[in-house]
Amino acid sequence: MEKAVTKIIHRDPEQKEFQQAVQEVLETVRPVLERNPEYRKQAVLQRIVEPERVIMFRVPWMDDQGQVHVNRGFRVEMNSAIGPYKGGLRFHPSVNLSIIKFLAFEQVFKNSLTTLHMGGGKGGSDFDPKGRSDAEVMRFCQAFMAELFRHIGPNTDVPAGDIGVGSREIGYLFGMYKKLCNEFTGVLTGKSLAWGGSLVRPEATGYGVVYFAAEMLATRKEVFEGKTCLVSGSGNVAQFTTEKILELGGKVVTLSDSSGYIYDEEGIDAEKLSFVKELKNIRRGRIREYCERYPHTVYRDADSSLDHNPLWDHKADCAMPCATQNEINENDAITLINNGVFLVSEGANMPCSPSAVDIFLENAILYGPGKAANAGGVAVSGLEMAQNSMRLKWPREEVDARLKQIMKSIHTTCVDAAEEYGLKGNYVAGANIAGFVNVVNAMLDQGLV
Ligand code: NDP
Ligand code: 2IT
Repeated sequence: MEKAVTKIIHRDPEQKEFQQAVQEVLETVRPVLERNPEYRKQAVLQRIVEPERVIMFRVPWMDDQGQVHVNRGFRVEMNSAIGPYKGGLRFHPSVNLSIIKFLAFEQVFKNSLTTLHMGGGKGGSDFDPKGRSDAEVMRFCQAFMAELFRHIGPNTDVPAGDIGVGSREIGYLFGMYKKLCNEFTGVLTGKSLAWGGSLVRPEATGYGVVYFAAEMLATRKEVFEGKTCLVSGSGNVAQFTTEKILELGGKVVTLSDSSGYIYDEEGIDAEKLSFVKELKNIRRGRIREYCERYPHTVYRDADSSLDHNPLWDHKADCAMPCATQNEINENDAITLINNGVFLVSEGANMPCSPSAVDIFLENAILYGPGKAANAGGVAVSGLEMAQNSMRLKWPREEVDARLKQIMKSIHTTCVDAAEEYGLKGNYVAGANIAGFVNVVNAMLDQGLV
């Protein structure tokens, strides 16, 4: 095990997700360190695993009944070697420092792969938006920004959405930032179109997941047409992953939320998908309602006592986990392969456990890790920042063409980096190596800071 890993385990023994993310990257970049002794001499590993800055703060807010709540706010500014810190905000009760650090760490390499000038950061809160009124969500966002505003800025740190943070939350956060700073500036991405948002940003992560998967399929002379896909989640990433798969002639048979999952053997067509969008984005309901609307389908409650996730038990060709970290374990990985899945493209960040990843690699599955496959979201965030700086807006076709081009080039970069190190077909190694080298070289150029 790398010394840098033993050190983080010793320093922060409880930060399991962070350790998992670090271990995966450091294992795959070992050959790069062997080729470049200067990297070890300059202690790049010890430097890259330590956030440049960690901000933790109290977020006090009042609910509709006048009761006071106190949540915890986070922003981890991990690395600014290649640009201002950039990465989303997650509002979910499970949020803690380990989760935000793992997400910020992954973001550093992901952003590097996009070739845009963005460093890595992530933030959020253990606030649970579920069941809260719009007014409560607004007051929470305002309270959150009342502290965060002093740490961010369009050339310093540019947050965006993630789980539990969509266009509604970005609006409330932006409004408060503008009021406190007296400045209308591109400090957040994922803004509404009417006030500085980019076309295709809502779709970008999901579309990118499918563009990346299409590139992987092309290496085996395959296309999406006729492929059956398992998608988890039913939020932003899952919705637009499903939309693009349908557009390319594939079939999606599952969706989920934290309460359970649905299986629709006939496939989720465009009409059913618009029902899901309305259910999730407007009514903020549960996915089980899909079965009430389409009674031929199957719904199953989530059951954490199981040693596997039954969503992954269905026969298919492709799997796109788009909900959360560690949603595919070793048992799921074996089932997926036994049921014919030969492609996994990660919409979520770190959805596969380390042993699941090993199983995919051992079986030569086309496995696209999140930091490559889901980079389309932050890539279009980078394009939103570019448009904001120029004070203009590109048409949909232009943003989509740039997104497609970026996903294609991330794919080529991963393939080339893996091949350079004799690891043909290993997208995990390719993504980690290419992302790492770029950031580390920039760090060395800039001296010991
Ligand atoms: P949303 O909040 O829009 O949707 C999240 C979905 O995942 C919901 O269906 C949610 O269910 C489900 N989910 C969340 N947490 C859990 C959990 N602990 N167990 C089971 N299901 C869960 O978020 P996004 O679609 O934006 O994010 C999904 C994933 O994609 C995350 O891993 C995120 O980090 C990643 N990602 C997002 C990007 C973006 O641009 N938005 C970019 C790149 C990656 P429920 O409604 O019950 O909470
Ligand atoms: O994980 C991610 O890449 C995101 N949540 C999007 C980050 C961004 O800045 O758009």
